[in-house]
Amino acid sequence: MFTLLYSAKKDGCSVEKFHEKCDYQGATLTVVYNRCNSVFGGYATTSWAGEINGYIRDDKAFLFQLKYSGKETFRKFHNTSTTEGIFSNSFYGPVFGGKCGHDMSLFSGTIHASKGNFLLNGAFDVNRTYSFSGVSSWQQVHNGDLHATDIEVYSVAIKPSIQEPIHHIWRNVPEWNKKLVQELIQEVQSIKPNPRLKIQDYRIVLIGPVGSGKSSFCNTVNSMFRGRITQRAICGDGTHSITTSYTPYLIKCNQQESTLRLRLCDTRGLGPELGLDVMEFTYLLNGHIPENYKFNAERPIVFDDPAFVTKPGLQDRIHCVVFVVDASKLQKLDPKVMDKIKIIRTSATKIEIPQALLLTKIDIEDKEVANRLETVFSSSAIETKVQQASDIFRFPKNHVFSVKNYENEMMLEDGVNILALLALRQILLFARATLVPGRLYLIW
Ligand SMILES: Nc1nc2c(ncn2[C@@H]2O[C@H](COP(=O)(O)OP(=O)(O)OP(=O)(O)O)[C@@H](O)[C@H]2O)c(=O)[nH]1
Ligand SMILES: [Mg+2]
Repeated sequence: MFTLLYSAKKDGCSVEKFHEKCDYQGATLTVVYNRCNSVFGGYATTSWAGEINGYIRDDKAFLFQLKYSGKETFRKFHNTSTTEGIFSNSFYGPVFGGKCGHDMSLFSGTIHASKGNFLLNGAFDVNRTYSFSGVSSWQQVHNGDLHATDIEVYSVAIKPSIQEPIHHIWRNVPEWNKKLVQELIQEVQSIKPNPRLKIQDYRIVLIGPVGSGKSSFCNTVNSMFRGRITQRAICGDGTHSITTSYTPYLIKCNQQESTLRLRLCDTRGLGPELGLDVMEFTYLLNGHIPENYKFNAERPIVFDDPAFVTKPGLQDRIHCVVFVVDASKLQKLDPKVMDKIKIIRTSATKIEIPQALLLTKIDIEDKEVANRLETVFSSSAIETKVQQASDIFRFPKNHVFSVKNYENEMMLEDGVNILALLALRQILLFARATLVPGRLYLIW
């Protein structure tokens, strides 16, 4: 299925428009039409992302020829590099090629139409990164005519049947059954801070846009360990965040007096309109914000606020930041919210706090997954979302976890528990790996 994202004729031939319309759209097809009635282009499976400013691996990318001087001429030029396929840069339009050279770079800057044509200012070469079998020069593809009548970019939704065998598994996990649930529960219960650190538990904070499922994740984890559906955190939909305070949850294990050695901290959702919360979240990462502090949208906490924790201890600091993003809204995220997440992520990186990303609402994204959660790791729709989240927020893919929260269920389900436990286990392991005795902790 193809959806037109961008047309130079309609939207204007500029890098700004190209990136605005085409970034983070997953697989795309770029088609160029020229005055000689030749049609050619390129297919990329990874998203364009101007801000990456670098090469992106794309083994399956290819260049193609569809028409030569009006005559149907089908040729496919495959990528020969296993490390680079496309080049994403905010100063350039679509560029196909790697460090060995660019085979097709269409344009940079803005090209104004002259008599309805765009004179491409890019560069064309053969056999750099793509293998031009059957063709010795671009002359045989674009007639040497760089006047494009249009450049179109389509997003490509690939049906699983034509993309990959249906059982293509994009993340290996053990067989899903009750035994796996029990094993994961035991493992999560066993992860605790080193006694020499003298802290009770790992402080994990959930940060993300309004309505992304932060509070629901707290409830999901709590339900799982209580052995029944619980609703400790208030959840719901609203324009403004339902959660208004910094609320830590201690998770009690079913029929035991013990609690998990973690403090799952819920926070106010990030919205586009309030400018200062980035600062507040940076304070929070460093432990300057007390538990149960009620965020005030109009008046963010300041250094001399009586509630401000001036000398936070290791137990007050955040030990792992978990960004929570709704998979079904990933590409519709408000740019201001996206920027806030990136800034908070940068702050956390600066002070070496490990981070992970939870992709919630995968059931909305893929109906097959909603019906049978165990198909999540063979779902190409979810795999694409994980790839997009990793591209947008620059997380390694193994730091991105897809989850489905309890929201409508009356009973616990193994699938929901397994996904939440897989995520929680890694989050705790990330915290444990960084929180080691004798380490010097950076302060922002
Ligand atoms: N279908 C589905 N709905 C979910 C999922 N997670 C959360 N929801 C629903 O999404 C809505 C928002 O969830 P919350 O947990 O309140 O989101 P939040 O991030 O805490 O939101 P704020 O506190 O307002 O920032 C609620 O109606 C939830 O029931 C999920 O995985 N799948
Ligand atoms: Mg909430």
